[in-house]
Amino acid sequence: MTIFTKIINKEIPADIVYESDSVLAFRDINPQAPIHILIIPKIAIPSAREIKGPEHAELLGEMIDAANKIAKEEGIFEDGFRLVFNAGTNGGQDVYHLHMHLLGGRKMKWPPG
Ligand code: DGP
Repeated sequence: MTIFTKIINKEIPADIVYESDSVLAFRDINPQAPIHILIIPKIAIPSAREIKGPEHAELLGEMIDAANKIAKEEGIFEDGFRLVFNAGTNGGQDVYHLHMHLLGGRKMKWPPG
């Protein structure tokens, strides 16, 4: 179990910006941009490496839909934003519950660090 399961179960607080039956989104505790939101499935998939297209396609679609909706609400949709999955050690993943970072409110750099 990770800290995100505790957030899903409302055992620890988070600044939740979106919730559905299968997806939760909340503000990152250590923001790397003016808008930094984590979008997670409520089921515990460890990382993007465990995603299987046929099984998880609908869930991934929901996560992107949520990101677009949140980006509109946060006023960053038109200017653009970045969606990131960190996977494993070299990907910089710290929490092993799948999460998509929604970053915006400033111009992102490329390549990423
Ligand atoms: P990653 O490095 O991709 O695994 O990103 C994990 C992110 O999760 C990191 O940006 C910080 C954030 N985070 C870790 N613990 C908590 C927490 O308890 N609450 C919130 N809101 N964010 C957290």
